[in-house]
Amino acid sequence: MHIVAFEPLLSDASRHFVHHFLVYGCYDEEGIYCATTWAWAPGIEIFVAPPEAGFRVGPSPEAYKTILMEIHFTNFEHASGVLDQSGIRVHYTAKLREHDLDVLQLGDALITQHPIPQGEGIVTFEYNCPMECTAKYPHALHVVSDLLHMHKAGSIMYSTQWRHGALVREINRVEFYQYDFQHTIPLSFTIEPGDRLNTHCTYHKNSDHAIPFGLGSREEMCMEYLAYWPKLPNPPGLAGCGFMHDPALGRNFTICDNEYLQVDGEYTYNPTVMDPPGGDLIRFGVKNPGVYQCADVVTSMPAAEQSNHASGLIAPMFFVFCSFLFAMM
Ligand SMILES: [Cu+2]
Repeated sequence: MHIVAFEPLLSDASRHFVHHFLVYGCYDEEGIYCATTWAWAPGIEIFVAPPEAGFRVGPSPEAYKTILMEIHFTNFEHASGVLDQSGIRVHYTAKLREHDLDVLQLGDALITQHPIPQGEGIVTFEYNCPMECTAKYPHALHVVSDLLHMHKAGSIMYSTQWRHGALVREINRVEFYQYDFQHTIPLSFTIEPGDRLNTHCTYHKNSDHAIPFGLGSREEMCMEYLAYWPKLPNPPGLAGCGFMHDPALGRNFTICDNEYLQVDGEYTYNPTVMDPPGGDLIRFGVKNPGVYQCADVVTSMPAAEQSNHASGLIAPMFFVFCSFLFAMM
């Protein structure tokens, strides 16, 4: 069958505490090998798939076997005795549609960005999904929707599509980002193999303290979720296509197809600043361990897996640990 809509159902009594939902499609019954299919955050309404596509669920290998949902809560006031009954309604059809949908995550999908430095003014981070990644796609991607996601320090966010070094389009832009008013926009355009996709996030700095990246509302994120069809045969999954800082190796990498990207035998760094800057650009390179949930898992990997990791392969378990860790926080 095909899932054709995800509908958020927020409990009025507790919606104030609901930070976001993450809905994963998993390729096993235990909910271990999963990829993001939908995200809800304040402001987002029902997601309805276009009539030609849906998220495939069922016994075939490319279909999800299990749907996993996480709800993250914020409770700054340390309120007690609150019972949350929020959830989602999943709409599906047994009449198969022509295409399978999937979601491509761009930006800092694994939340490993260095903190926003303490200070005045704004700062911009830019990540790219380079042509070397999309060149591996066996077909074009037809994009149907996009969500830009940051937290409360977020100010401006936009994304662009490039082909042969020239701007094709601005994919999405939020000029006055409001955490409480996020929205998924319907889109209709094509990503060709060899295109480059850039995601930009601009934040207000805090004069009292640095702002780490993480799951909390007072931490930050820079993530973009593009829903597209037809589904790639080797979907990039949770890692998406973009940036990861690996503290075990002390370096920033480009991730695509669940691996660190190599060009001419050399690992590529990300971000590479290519678009005209939208603010003060941060240059990377300062190693600052201790704030990365996923990275902690990398550090604690057995030596054998680390060498596997260093050769460019990220064990699927890595992502599993990340998602479990997220679920517990
Ligand atoms: Cu978030």
